[in-house]
Amino acid sequence: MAKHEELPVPIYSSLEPVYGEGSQLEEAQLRFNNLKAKFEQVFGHAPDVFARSPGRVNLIGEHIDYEGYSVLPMAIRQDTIVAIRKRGAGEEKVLRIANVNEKYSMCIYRVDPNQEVDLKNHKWGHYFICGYKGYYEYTKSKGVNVGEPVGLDVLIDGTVHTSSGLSSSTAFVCSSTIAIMAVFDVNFPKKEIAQLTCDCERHIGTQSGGMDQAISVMAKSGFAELIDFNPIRATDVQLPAGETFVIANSLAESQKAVTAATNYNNRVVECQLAAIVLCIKLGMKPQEAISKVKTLSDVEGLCVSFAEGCGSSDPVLAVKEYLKEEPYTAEEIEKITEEGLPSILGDNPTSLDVLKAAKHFKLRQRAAHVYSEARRVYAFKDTVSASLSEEEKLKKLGELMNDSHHSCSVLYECSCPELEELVKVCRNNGALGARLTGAGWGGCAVALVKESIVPQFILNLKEQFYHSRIDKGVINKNDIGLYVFASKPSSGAAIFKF
Ligand code: NG1
Ligand code: MG
Repeated sequence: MAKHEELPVPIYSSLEPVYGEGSQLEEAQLRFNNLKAKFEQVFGHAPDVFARSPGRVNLIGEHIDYEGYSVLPMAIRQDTIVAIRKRGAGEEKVLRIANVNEKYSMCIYRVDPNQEVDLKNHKWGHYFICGYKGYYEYTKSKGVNVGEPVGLDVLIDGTVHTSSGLSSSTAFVCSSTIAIMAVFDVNFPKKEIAQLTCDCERHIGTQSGGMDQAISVMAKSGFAELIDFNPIRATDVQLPAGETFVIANSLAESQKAVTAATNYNNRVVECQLAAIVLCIKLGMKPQEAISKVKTLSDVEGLCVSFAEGCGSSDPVLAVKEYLKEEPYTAEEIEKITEEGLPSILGDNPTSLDVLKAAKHFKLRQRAAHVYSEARRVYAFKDTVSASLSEEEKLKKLGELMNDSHHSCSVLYECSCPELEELVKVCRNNGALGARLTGAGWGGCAVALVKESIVPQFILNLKEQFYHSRIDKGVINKNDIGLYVFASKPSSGAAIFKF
């Protein structure tokens, strides 16, 4: 039986395989009917094909995928659906991207696979262009002849909350890329699509890792996935029975594409500099470190003297031994690397934006988080399959989640007051563990809760966290179910041809 990730994206002629049965299936049926009707209303033709890809919640392993370390997300039921058709020969050659949500007005783009994404003028439709560029870049690299680019009519329906750390951006990029493949009758093994969508989402300007795309494309209903990188692959993780993960939105928005230079991309740069400095401290020549070392996982691979160096193979100790507590100035780092930061980081223009904005670099704290978080992922996976009682398993998983949150908050500084408050409320109301999920700086928290207390737990969150926000008009009382909900491991990307 071919490995799960070797298979192409499945093509279904009905919704059941993805949306199951009962109310979820009815809701999906409504969405697809609505999407088809809206498509005909906006474009005057029926769509040729549909594609969908889900959002995800990351259970543990935060800000380590771009450092090459494994992470442990699961797909959620919220997704982005794309309806698409090729425009006819007689029609104007253009890309028209519309959205069922009136908030997003139609975006028009040229039929040009080489067009740049205008980073200085962010528009919601740019995520589609990331997928569009990815499709052409990848098919070209594979030598697949896709013929002359033609005009496309596209309608988007996304239910993953934006800027909430649930990967709405990735659900949009993956569903778009797969819809474009489907409309041109092209398909690839899922692991290849996961890699190409990871690469092409970076056109939006964030130097993201591959976690979101891997889980969105390769998720299997009923399982979380241990995602490994280089090469990208997914291993099913059966979560213990009797528990569920509740996702709660802090209502603080984290516009990653907008704040990348001081938040997300800043951390990517700090990790790269920490890795280079560590290798030099461990005896590597500066020029060799600069040319070979990109991520903190490279350090473990390249510096075998790790073990001899500090008497243990645990990089967390090496970090304590060789990186000082105080933040590093650019000058201090350049003294160690004997090279200017712009030339070290120059191959990535968004890194130069980081250098302009950064006052100093917290190398020790960021590296300590990444190495300890990488180990917590494996501890989480081992605990899930350990021969422990349910009680002991859930307790241990909860502790790992709490430690992860503490490390994200204190060492990586990617939390925010609203997330700190929300995590506390979760823990005070019976969550075995609770932590920020996704990039942070806003967005959602995820809490491990015993199945039996979930309804009461959600009620208490409404009382103790959301009510004050409703009183202030931040959210509408009727929408509360959108912001706090229990989630089961859901299925991944799919194509629908009716
Ligand atoms: P969000 O911002 O939650 O979609 C981002 C990155 C991930 C990972 C997490 C932090 C993108 C597309 N995704 O996820 O690769 O680094 O932050 O673990 O930027
Ligand atoms: Mg995202």
